[in-house]
Amino acid sequence: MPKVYLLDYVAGNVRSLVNAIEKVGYTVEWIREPADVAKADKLILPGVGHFGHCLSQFEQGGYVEPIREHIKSGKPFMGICVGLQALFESSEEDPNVKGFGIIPGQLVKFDDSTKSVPHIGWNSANTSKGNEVTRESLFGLNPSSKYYYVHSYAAPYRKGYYEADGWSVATARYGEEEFVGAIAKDNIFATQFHPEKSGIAGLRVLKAFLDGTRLDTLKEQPSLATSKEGLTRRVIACLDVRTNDAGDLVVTKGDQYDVREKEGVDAGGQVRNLGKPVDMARKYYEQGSDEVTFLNITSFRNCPLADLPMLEILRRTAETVFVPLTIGGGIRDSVDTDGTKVSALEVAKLYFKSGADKVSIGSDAVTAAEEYEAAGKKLSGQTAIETISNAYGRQAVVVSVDPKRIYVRSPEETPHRTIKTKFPGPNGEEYCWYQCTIKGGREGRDFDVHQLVSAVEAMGAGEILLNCIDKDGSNSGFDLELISTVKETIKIPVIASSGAGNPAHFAEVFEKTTTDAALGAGMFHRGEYTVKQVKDYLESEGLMVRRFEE
Ligand code: 1PR
Repeated sequence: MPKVYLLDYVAGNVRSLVNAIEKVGYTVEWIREPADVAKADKLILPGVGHFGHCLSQFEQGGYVEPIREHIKSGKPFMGICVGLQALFESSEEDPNVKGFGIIPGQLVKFDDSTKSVPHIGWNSANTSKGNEVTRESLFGLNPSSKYYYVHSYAAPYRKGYYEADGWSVATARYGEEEFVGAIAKDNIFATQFHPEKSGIAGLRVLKAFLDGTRLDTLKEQPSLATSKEGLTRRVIACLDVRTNDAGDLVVTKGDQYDVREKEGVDAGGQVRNLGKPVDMARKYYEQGSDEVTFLNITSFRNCPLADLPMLEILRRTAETVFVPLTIGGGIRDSVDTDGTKVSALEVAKLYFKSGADKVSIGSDAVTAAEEYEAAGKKLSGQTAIETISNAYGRQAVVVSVDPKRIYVRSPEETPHRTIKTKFPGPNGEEYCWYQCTIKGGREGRDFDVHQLVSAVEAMGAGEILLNCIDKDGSNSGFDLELISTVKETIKIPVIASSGAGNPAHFAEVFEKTTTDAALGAGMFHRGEYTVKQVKDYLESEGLMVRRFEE
């Protein structure tokens, strides 16, 4: 099989990129030292995390000159995400660090006054300009396809600016901001999105680069109507995973977090078994799920860390599922079976190396947030959120919140921030606050959801997975009041979770709140609806979704 060279400096999830490259018929050779760069015919520069950190690593590793030489020699070069950003002169993210300066201009942070930042989700890379419909595909890009982006800084698009210098540009729009989604000139091609995480559409782009197919004729006529908007409505399938009583890892699902059967043949307290994690993840990918989340809900530690069964599940899932994968459960400082201390950062690293794009932190985030408040909102630099976010970037850290309603008669009854609810409590109470819980809802804390989300945003979390114990498994729709109040508090994206029972519940949460994504579990696992049915319904309601491409 033909080869492509990949720079082995990256901390992030390169396994998915390797899987994607192999999927389109190439093998990967690693560049482990600067001298290896000269051996490369085709070179890919993946990049994750912080611009300054990434560029300093190239600099310290002695890669800058060899990469420049490669590009100058006219051999094919592709940059991905921070690999694209590295080609520019500089970035607001770290003005003291210089980029390669091959593309003119500076990357700037998205304006977060009207939208969530980071920009996470599926957006365009549109080569059509204005009303002019292009029939040509640049490196397999299709104006009607959607690609997976995750970043806070971008190169603003100015009509004609890059083109005057000979660049071809594909753009995306986030709110009012139009930015560079992909850019190409001669032997250089770079994407701000992750092709390895963009399903079939992304694999097509990787293949076109590797095959050297710069320009092709579009097979389908692109629709301009769908290509000009911003992010699609993100629909996520979530798999709660744990060992059952026979010792097998199964997908399970609780009602208000209770996962044991209460009726039927398995009644008598067996863990509800809804299927095999890898097979189910693949099924949801094929139904068009925009991401797949695994939550290891018992996050057991009775085997050596490196053998954790979840690592194997991730590795196998990442071979066939080319959308972002999140893993949660047990991301915290821990002690291995042989007594060795393992930091949360090392635990996360194992998951990233096995194919995870994001880790999700539950109980540990609550404890860390409580300590942050108690210390007068001072960052310690030592928490799981901070260490992982500093090393892998904010976008790689999700905080999973498990709140439950505590009803009160009036806001004066509690120091916590209350809301007036349309759904009064058991004794007619018209107010409630949302209490944070840990250990899968088993322990309630004297800490509310606002305190938690504000603290973890300050600590470097990139996204909130907002569950709701009262709604979990209820099929009665999302807790819109909870979602709205959390969205008012923070700028980072929120994934609404708990309570989805049918496609209309997804439409409702997107129409009545500003949630950035919505997640379902039980309704998919029980086979009541497919992800595709949810997306078809959203589309019929005029909400833009990513269509699954064959
Ligand atoms: O505390 O960092 O080890 O993480 C543990 C993780 O496991 C947390 O993310 C926590 O939410 C999750 N978890 C722990 N116990 C349970 C349980 O169910 N007994 N599951 C649990 C949480 C909630 C959602 C669920 C939605 C949608 N599950 O993931 O998928 O509520 O369900 P629905 O659509 O069927 O209503 P740590």
